[in-house]
Amino acid sequence: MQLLSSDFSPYSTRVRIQIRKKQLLISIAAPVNPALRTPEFGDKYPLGKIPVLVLDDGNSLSESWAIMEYLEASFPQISLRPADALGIAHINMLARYADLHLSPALFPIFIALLSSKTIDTQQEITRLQQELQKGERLLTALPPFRQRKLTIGDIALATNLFFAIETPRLFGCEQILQPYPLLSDWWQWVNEDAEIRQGIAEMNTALQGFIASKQG
Ligand SMILES: N[C@@H](CCC(=O)N[C@@H](CS)C(=O)NCC(=O)O)C(=O)O
Repeated sequence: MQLLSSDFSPYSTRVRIQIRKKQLLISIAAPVNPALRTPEFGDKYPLGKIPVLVLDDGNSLSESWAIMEYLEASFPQISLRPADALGIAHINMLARYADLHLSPALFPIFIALLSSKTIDTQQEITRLQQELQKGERLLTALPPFRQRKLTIGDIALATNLFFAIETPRLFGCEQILQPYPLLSDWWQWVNEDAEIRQGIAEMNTALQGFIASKQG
């Protein structure tokens, strides 16, 4: 199997973290031939985005959460998923919060960074803060994270939260997590994990490289 991935992509990074934590023999490569954002890539991988998991029979899977669930079901030896229905619902809530609540609020700020498009920074930061407040409430409602094992739900949220912390910094908002004590503590907790730290370091190097290329 091969994972088509980029260090700049939070969706790819969550799968790389999972692969390393599960100690899977899956090669990791950038999409080169065909390259991302070419018609050929869309023809070969219908959703046209990374990550893509290319299976040994040549078929492929898209959508990071679908890939992560597939890897959990296929390789349960080192499990990053609870066994009970309630625990599974909780990790789905974390992943869906990351993808359907937090990330859409981050998107305009991230696009402004990529394209130098002008945005109403204060308005977009306020929207992001509202979603972070939601995350704070979600963690309050869920069982205490320090009393359970790290899951793919945590991994999925961690990579997106990295960009929710770092992107506002570039628009002058230094400590966006500060008003949210539980989310801040959760961020510290996930950063105690070596593979999460590695994934975050890779995204950070890619982000700093991008910023340097814009300035240079
Ligand atoms: N919902 C998708 C999102 C994947 C996604 O947005 N990937 C980005 C990189 S972070 C991408 O491939 N962008 C290329 C494009 O939009 O053309 C997932 O979870 O895998």
